[in-house]
Amino acid sequence: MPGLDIPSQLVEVLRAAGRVAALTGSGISAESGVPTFRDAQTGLWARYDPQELATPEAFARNPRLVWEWYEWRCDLVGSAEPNPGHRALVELEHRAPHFTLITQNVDGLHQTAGSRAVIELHGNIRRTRCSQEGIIVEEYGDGSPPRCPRCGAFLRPDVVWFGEMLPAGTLELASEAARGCDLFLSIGTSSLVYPAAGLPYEALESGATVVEINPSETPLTPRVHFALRGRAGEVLPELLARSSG
Ligand code: BV8
Repeated sequence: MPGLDIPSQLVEVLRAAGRVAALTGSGISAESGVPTFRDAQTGLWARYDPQELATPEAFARNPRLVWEWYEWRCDLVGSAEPNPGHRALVELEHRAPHFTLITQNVDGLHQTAGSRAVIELHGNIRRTRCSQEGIIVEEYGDGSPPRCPRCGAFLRPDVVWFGEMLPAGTLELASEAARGCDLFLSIGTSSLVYPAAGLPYEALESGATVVEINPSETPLTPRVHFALRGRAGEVLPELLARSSG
């Protein structure tokens, strides 16, 4: 896309990078029509704060409300298609000698786009698990929330809520990729939620070139080598195009 300001120095860094890591947030799915985590919730959900609903306490207090919020989001995600930003990361996975995709998103759109190895730090809204046994449950009856066919406990989305630990091993894998890469891309995230938001700083500490792709500033912006002020669906394809060949 003409007019996008991609520094030639960054193009060279991408061309030369042996190990690339990318951390994505809900901003990369915004152009697929999935509201970002901090966008005002639309319609029915306008009065709820996602940070309040995405907690074990909210689920314990009002399982029906939390379950129906996730059903609403699941429907949104179910009708969403990957956008050029997701697809550019699939191409980058093919092109870079080593590429690690780390996502905070729970929408599964990276996998739908064709990304093979995706580290899902916060789980996946398309999976459902027993709230007691922790096992993934494929088939279940009605109910809001439905109950586990094995033990009768409520089922819940297989996502990480605020105050919950990340899935075992995911943060370690992500941290290893951040510390071992030459180039770290932070894409479409407000860089506010930890421990995910700590990953670009680990990359900085390890001497990687860190790039932020976001229409807005974030707490990370002052620390990055390149801040590309634009939408992922435009910037990423342009960055790939400029560094091909
Ligand atoms: C935990 C899944 C430890 C659920 C989510 C320090 C260390 C450790 C923890 C903490 C800490 N300080 C505080 C904590 C607690 C907490 C936290 O970080 N709180 C914040 C609010 C301060 N962290 C946790 O609770 C984590 N757990 O650390 O456990 C522990 C536990 C027990 C005992 C001891 C220790 C778990 C956090 C995970 C929560 N789950 N999601 C669900 O989705 O329902 S978080 C959710 O919000 C997202 O997954 C994402 O991670 C996060 C932020 O969202 P973003 O993706 O960044 O999206 P956002 O809307 O914020 O921003 C969108 C961005 O995109 C914007 O910047 C916008 O400008 C940009 N954008 C818009 N359009 C575009 C675009 N960019 C590009 N292109 C576009 N077109």
